[in-house]
Amino acid sequence: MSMFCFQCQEAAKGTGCTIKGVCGKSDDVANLQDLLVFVAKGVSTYAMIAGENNLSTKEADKFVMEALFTTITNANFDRDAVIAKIREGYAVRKITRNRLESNGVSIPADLHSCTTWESDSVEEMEQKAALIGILSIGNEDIRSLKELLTYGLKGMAAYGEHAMNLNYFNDSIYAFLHKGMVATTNNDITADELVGLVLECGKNGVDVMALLDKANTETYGNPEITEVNLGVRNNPAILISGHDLKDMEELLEQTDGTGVDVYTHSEMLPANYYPKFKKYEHFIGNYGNAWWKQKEEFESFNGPVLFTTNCIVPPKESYIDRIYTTGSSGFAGCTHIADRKEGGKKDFSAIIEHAKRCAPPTEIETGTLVGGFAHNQVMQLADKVVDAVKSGAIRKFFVMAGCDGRMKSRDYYTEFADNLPKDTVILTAGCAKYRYNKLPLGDIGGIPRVLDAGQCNDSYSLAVIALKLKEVFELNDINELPIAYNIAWYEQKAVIVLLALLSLGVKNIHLGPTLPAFLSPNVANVLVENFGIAGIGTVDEDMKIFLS
Ligand code: SF4
Ligand code: SF3
Repeated sequence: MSMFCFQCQEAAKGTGCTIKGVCGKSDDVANLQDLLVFVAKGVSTYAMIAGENNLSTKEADKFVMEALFTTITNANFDRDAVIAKIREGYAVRKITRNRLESNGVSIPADLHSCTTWESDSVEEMEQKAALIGILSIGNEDIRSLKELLTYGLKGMAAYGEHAMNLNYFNDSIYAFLHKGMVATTNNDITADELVGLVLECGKNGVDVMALLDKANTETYGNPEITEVNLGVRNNPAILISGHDLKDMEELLEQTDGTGVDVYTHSEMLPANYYPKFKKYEHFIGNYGNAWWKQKEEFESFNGPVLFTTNCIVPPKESYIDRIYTTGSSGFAGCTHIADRKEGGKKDFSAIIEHAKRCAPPTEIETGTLVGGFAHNQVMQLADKVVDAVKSGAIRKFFVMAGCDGRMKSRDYYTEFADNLPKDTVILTAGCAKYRYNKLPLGDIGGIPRVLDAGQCNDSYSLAVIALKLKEVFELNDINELPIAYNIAWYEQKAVIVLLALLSLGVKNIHLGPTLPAFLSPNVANVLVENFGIAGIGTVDEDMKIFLS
């Protein structure tokens, strides 16, 4: 075994990747990512003490979010970038510790070794990484709970980072981030204490998604019903992927008037729904499907592709020179666009110049796709929706949010959507939608049968809609609503979405296509017994369960 990682749905053999990631992550990058998380825990330890003493944790908040985001599945495969981030961690740790000392705060003598371990030698980093990986936690249930918490924190970090890029901050979210990280270094922590922290993580998940929702909507307007073009124009173009709307904004600004068009890819599709982006005449629409189809689609796009976050599939030689990364994403051999300096903007001139040398995209689809059903838009249709439920025109809603992935078993979701009775409506968010958003599912009295709220973080919108319906129908319990949850997961942002739904009291969520490898049998039982979490079966069986 040269590595161990089981953080995503595609973990090898359903237990964990041990030689190389199914995602393409090499063993050395996987191990260095473990070390990066270890160093980030050291930063969080000092930040937690600083927070308790009302001292600034600014550098630590930013660093820990970026470090965790870097380690999310399919975000960063670049060994040098991970090493650079580890070194940055040493520096941020020192700044935070120095702040404690210069303010006369006494620092406990028995802190975890993650607060002090440091080496500039890459060889020593690799040796250390081999000692501090996931399997160094001996007890299976404690390991499971600590990793469940860590993955929830990774999801929180991703959303917190997007909000921070738009200058939206929340100290209590950062305080929990540090507290959660520190808890995973505690050798004496009990399973009950960890379960408590996992639930607290869910509550913070709701808060961070609310913060990001506020950041996105106050900056770019409320998403509105939009017909998104799927075809192409005859201009050179840039394809932008990932989840970061600030990058989207700056790319649109800088391409304006250059003769270079912009298309969204995968999770950037919902950018088409925001009023502030619609004003750009060279913002043409969406190209392609979910992340895992990029090998074919990037080939035919012909122009450069900008990854702002996950999900990168290791690029083919034929187009690797056209791949650009920025923010927490990275891949060795691709051009990385540097972060913006405080108050400044990123410089996208290299990718724009590159686009000008490329052929226009080859058309792979035509027509349109309708989306933009985030909470504000749905609330404007509330009367119509409530009437449809009261009259029985809508029998049930199915929340089918989350992630897509390449496993064949995910065909289940296409079949499930296709087989749903015509008086049901799918509420979706995240790249899971690509399994059914192009099916001709029709509408119910003008309400489309697939309502797309946006990116995975916009699952928050689905919770807001559910809570609003609960109020309108004067129910005591969110679970009395005619809403069923059949969620697909892949990476760690789906973990925080799941924990957030649990913290809102949602029960009986079905999670697929497989349950997480990081849930030990006992921890899985806790989720089953307390929250009614279940896996998926066949479409027919599940349809009976959901409609009964
Ligand atoms: Fe394996 Fe997923 Fe980890 Fe990649 S992220 S190494 S596929 S478990
Ligand atoms: Fe998709 Fe990677 Fe999770 Fe944002 S882009 S939902 S998998």
